[in-house]
Amino acid sequence: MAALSGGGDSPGPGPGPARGADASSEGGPMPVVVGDLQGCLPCLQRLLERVERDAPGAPLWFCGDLVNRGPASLETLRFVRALGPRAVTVLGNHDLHLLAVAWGIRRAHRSDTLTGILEAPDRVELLDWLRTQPLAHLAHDHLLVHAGVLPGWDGAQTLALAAEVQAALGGDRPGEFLAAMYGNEPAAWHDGLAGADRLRVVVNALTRLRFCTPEGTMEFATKDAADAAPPGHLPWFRAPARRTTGLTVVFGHWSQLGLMQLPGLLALDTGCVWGRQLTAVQLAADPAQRRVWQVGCG
Ligand SMILES: [Mn+2]
Repeated sequence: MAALSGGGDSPGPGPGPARGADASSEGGPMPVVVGDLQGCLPCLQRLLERVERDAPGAPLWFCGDLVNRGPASLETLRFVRALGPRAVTVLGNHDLHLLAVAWGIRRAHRSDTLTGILEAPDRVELLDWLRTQPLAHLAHDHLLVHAGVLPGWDGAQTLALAAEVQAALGGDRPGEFLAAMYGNEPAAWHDGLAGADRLRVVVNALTRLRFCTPEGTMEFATKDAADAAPPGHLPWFRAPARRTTGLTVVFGHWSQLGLMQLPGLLALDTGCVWGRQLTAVQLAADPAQRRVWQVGCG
């Protein structure tokens, strides 16, 4: 368990498969994906004790929203960063909110638990690490995002667009990007979008999306269950012409869905921060072979 104790510089046990390599053909364990943490480090540690016992050394994927609302945002951020190359994290809306507050773009909310990070002696290292993380990751035919993908995007386009955001946020002027990031418009993607509008659509789809029209126009007011779509809308993953149906899309963000396991979909936000559960699932080429771990967080 030493590699999971956090705080050290250890990159984790063993050399492991190269990032993005097909570990299943190399005999390495498939990744274990963990749902939205939101600063719930004690839950994560209890969960990983069980994961490590059953699937030792498996790569760890985190579906974003590492921080905020929960009690240990600073410690959670340090812990995941200390996992080094063993872990892949995609950014969620709360992670972006932290960065926007840190760069003076947004005010903290009353319910935020980010002060510890903002006042930490290692604040610069933590925030620079966070802002260089991807917004999408694809390996083993599984596409990891925080919230969703638009129906017109395939896996390759999703990765390419996420990389545009990562370059802007991770570059020399993150404040410029963050200042232009917020807003609900434009609500739909088209290939001619450029500049801030283009990146805003990408960020909103990958980190905030729940409902859209069949054609992919996004709606952000509704946060209810999947069967409560506003008129003319449906959950993004039900869009009839969705081009990521050949992949398994793994995502969090939508705690009302709970653990949703379908052949091409895996939803993992089980409301840890709301006193429900934290969930981990080991991916498998055959969905029936997935392994699931859950801990209660009440
Ligand atoms: Mn979220």
